[in-house]
Amino acid sequence: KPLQLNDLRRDGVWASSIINGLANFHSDFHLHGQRELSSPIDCVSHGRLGFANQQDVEYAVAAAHAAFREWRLWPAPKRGQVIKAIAESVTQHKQALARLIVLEAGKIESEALGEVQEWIDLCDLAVGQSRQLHGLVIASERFEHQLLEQWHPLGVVGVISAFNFPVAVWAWNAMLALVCGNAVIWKPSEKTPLCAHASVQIVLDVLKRMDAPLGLMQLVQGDHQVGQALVKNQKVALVSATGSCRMGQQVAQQVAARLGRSLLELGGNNALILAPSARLDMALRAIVFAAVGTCGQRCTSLRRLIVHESLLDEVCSRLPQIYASLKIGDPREPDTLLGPLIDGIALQSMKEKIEEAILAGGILLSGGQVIVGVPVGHYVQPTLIRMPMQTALMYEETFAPLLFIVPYSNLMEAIAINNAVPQGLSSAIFTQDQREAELFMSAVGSDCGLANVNVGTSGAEIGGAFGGEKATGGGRESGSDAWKNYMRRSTNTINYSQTLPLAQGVNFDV
Ligand code: UN1
Repeated sequence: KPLQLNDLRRDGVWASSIINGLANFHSDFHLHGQRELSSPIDCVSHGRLGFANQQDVEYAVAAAHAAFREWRLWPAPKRGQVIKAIAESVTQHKQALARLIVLEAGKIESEALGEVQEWIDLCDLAVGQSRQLHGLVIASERFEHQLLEQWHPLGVVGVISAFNFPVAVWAWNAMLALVCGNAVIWKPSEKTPLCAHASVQIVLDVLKRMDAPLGLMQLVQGDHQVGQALVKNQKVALVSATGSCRMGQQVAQQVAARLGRSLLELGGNNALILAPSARLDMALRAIVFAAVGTCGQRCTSLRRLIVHESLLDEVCSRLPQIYASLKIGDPREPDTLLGPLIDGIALQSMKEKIEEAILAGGILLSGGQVIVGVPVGHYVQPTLIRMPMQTALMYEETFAPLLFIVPYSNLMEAIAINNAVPQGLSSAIFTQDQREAELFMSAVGSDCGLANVNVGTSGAEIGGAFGGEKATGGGRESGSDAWKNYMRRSTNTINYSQTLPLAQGVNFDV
């Protein structure tokens, strides 16, 4: 039985019929691998998820490819109309879908609503883009010749996404991929299968209503083996993967081995520089949202705070006060700001990192404890640690509300600290000094894909290209010209003369 979004309105309850329906989605999924499903809010098991197998993936790729062959013939603005209808449907289901994100990912409602809003915003962008899939006309060196560049649909786009944005990151990829004339196969995180199921259901309903090929949106549920099957499939023209650097390294190598394309959005290890002229009240709010929002589980979450030595004492006394006032607990309660971590593994790595930091000379300013009093679920105190300097343990991303503070004395030193880690996703500076802001954004400044001024590291708008450098994988998704990732470029040389001159003046008389 397909999942009905109305079912989701029953607060906190995942009816087992929904879960059974999930296992039967696309009806011929074999239950060869299984996973217990539970909400991080209470860790109570609500059913089991059936995994797709190799054959299911092949079947889904073939069905997607068949749909793509038809879809690429639709004029792009007509494809845009389908995306417009998807946006309307998502808007109608916004509350219900956000509720499901709260249940499955443990986000607070406002952030879950924001995530659904990102899907709607991306639809807007894709609808406009549908009339702007433009190429170039280039001057030819030859008499009565012309050079053109056209952009064509790519084929089947595989999307592998993470638990922390169970809807938005897929939506960025899927809406642009669709409007560009592709079919999509989605392998969501096995931790958030219901969000994926509901999102796909919304899309399928619209495709059906608008007589678009139903095979355009395929869902394959399961663990990394399902992802692997997708990654290795020659027919998947582009694999867009979001997740850890380790996962991205594997995906990149396997896709490269078959000379396919990949688009990677991997780990971040984001820093914020707090300069002497910063407006401190504003900066502190930005720091807290970036470090503890989504329980520190965004790829853009703030991990490292680089504070000018003149502000260090004040920051180290004010931030713990704010941290102590944050309400931690059930994300369904309206005043909660921090929900649970996704699972016990996340909690364990946070604990280990805190111990390691204290052994390395870190001073615990706030937090450090698992929450007792919240009965079940992996609830933690957001944690602040002051480090004497940036040490090796800060080079790795810990996906938790754990913030390290280090001091600096001049801006170039702060920029060097920002750039010293392997990842290069997001970065920020708080300053009122124009020169400092410009330097931070310049070629000798932050080496990250996102470099913000008086704005925290997380919470990017969809209009800009989103992604990062170095170990973050180099991909750009969402706005700006990211649509080009989902298309292939055809360069056309046209001769409208009566002769056949060769380029570079070559003579080849026959
Ligand atoms: C992610 O965590 O994978 O900029 C994406 C942000 C969000 C997207 C985060 N708009 O924080």
